[in-house]
Amino acid sequence: MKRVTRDYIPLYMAFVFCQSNLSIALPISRIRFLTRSLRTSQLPRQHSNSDVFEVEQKFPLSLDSLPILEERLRILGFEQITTKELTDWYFDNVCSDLVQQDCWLRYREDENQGEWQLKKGVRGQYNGANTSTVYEEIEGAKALNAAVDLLAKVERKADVPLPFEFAGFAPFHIPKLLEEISLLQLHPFARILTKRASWVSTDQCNMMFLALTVDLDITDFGYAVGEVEAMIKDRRDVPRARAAINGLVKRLKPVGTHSTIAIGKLEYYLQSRQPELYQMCIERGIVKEPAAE
Ligand code: V4E
Repeated sequence: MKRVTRDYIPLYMAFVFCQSNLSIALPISRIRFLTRSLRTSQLPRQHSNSDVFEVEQKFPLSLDSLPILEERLRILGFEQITTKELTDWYFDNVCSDLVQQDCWLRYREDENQGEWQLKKGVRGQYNGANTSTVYEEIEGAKALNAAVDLLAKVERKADVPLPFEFAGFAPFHIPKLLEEISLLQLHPFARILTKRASWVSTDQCNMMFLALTVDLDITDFGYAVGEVEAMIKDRRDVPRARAAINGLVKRLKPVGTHSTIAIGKLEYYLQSRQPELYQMCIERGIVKEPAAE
């Protein structure tokens, strides 16, 4: 995920860390009222982030083959530019209404800075048959505004009271939401710590890979995965980005491995820690079953 801008962060963080522990069940009309008034008032508006599309393909990464992979990246004209630790908190309401719309709201902590991010599945043709995915990426206040909009669209079946904290997250400092947003009953359903090494192509001769980033991720639960991604502004560039990404993934494929396909960190996490949510994602085609790939 590339930061487009961080201009709004100091102002916004002041709001975000307002502590709020409300867990009351709200009638639909109240939710609607809140979502309407939130859209127009409380959330800081910023215009510097333009929406971008992330085209991405994951590939298998094993710690044993890491040195070979790194060497291959160097030969292809890539250079490691950063290593960092990221903590991602994924949020949804108790009915998983965001995830059901293939929308993933997270708070990403990156070197003492935090930011809301929303990955929004691009409806239709994109994420079905292909091994790469396309998600619209929205950051900061816009991400929360977009989440509010998405939640306003769904009919809530019942008012389900929510516990203050999700079991297992108690020892950590859970990012708190604006009071009004917390009335929408968003809560964390996953927390993932990642050590990430990012590589970019610096080889002007290899124009094909020039706009690509390769991230090598190792999680706190021992899962490692690589991803090749391109950030694009124009949807019409998707096929070109896909072709370049796919070409690179094939060249990075570990020796002796047949598959270039790997599941993401969050899917891996959900499989074992949130099996019901994972199953729902499979059944609704939001994530693909690994065996089916
Ligand atoms: C589960 C999920 C999403 C949330 C996680 O996004 P991901 O790109 O895996 O996280 P990360 O940490 O690598 O983000 P980055 O730093 O690159 O921004 S977004 C989409 N899904 C569902 C999904 C899917 N439909 N298909 C595949 C192959 N993976 C995930």
